[in-house]
Amino acid sequence: MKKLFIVLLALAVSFAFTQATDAKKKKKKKSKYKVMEVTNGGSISGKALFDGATPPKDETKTLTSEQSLCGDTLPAEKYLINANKEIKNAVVYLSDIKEGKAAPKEKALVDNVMCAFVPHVSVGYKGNEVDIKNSDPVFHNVHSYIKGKTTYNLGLPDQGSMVTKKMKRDGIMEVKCDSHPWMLGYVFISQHPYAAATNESGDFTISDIPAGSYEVKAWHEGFGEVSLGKITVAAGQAATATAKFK
Ligand SMILES: [Cu+2]
Repeated sequence: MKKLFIVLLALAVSFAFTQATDAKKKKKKKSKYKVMEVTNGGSISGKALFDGATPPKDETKTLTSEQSLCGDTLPAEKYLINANKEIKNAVVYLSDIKEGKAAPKEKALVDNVMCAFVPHVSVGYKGNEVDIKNSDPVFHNVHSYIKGKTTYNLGLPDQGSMVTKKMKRDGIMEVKCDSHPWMLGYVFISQHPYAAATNESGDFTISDIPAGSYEVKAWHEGFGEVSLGKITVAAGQAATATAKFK
């Protein structure tokens, strides 16, 4: 009886151990993006559109300080949708690309201009630097988060103050100001260069994509995330896709 117990115990321990190592292996599986040379790549371009009857109106933020510099109210810039229902500041990206070109080396920028973050939404690349700057003659405290966890918390006391930081993690970085509760901006930090923010006409272009089939997604601060489906890119060819939000 005792022997049987020991055998069973040994089995249970070995089972638990295998489970634990399996879990570790699974965790490790989140594959890193691999840089390779892309020749004769294809592109995906298109628009972000509001796919409903009446697009939401942008919100208005009421200032609780700095009115003499920045006025009583500011546009939230959350819903920048023109008469053709074209949406600005959506970020379209390839969600499952494993290898491709290197990310451009340009720094990202988060500037404080007239009590708002400029640009309101931008795309940055993991591993690159971001300049966080104050163009206002008032104190701003830039506090950023990815998934609710602080990435930077910086006091920028003077006009012209600037701090340069590395973007170590990918994800949607929310940028707030601890001094001015109405201030909000975003840097979409991508692990790879295949991500683009839409312009005033809702346009985006993602280029130099190695031929293949890719899952394309789009994120917007007000609408959340949508899938554009699997898009096939042929070598040297231009594919199109539409991000529909509602
Ligand atoms: Cu501020």
